[in-house]
Amino acid sequence: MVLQLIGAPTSWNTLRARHVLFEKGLVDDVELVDLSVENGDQKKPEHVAKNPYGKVPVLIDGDFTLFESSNPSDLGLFAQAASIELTQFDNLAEPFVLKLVIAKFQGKPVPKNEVSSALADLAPKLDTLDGIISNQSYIAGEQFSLADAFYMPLVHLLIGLGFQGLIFERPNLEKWWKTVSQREAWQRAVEPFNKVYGF
Ligand SMILES: N[C@@H](CCC(=O)N[C@@H](CS)C(=O)NCC(=O)O)C(=O)O
Repeated sequence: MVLQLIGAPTSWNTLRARHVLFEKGLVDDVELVDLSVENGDQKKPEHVAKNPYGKVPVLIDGDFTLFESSNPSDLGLFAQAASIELTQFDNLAEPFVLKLVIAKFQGKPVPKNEVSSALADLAPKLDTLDGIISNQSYIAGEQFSLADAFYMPLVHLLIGLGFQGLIFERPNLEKWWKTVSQREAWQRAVEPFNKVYGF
């Protein structure tokens, strides 16, 4: 059965889902369907019928529809721990990245006070994460896991949009990023995304 991933070229949550599907070796089994979030395709009734929040991505496997990119069904308790960690980061990073992305495409800078407040909020969270991974190779231990994949799109955007210091000024995060961003599935997943963003 071919899976359908309904996403958008600019969407980091779509990137996350695509990366994980590629990590699972599901390259030829996935049909990628692009919506334009800029044109509001995700709010149209036919899409809202698939995701009541009117967002992308949506993964469709026959009769089964999944609309939360951080919630693959086979993770059990580990997923909860990883999601909590992710959610603490996402809560701060995603609104900031969204502002940066809008600013980039509209050609208007994000006001300095908003940048400094976001950086001040993110810094202690990243310090904690840097400490966590000082004794292990990956976010959840010695193995690459979905917990790593959850972080990667927003970390990639923060780096690409000029805030690489958030990662590279923290030695363990820098080491982690240099390792995970070399993964073949990531490189393959991120290539079209980089073209859209001009990275
Ligand atoms: N928690 C959801 C969030 C999905 C999400 O926020 N998607 C963004 C694109 S990255 C979107 O659809 N934005 C358009 C909108 O909110 O109308 C997930 O991880 O899948």
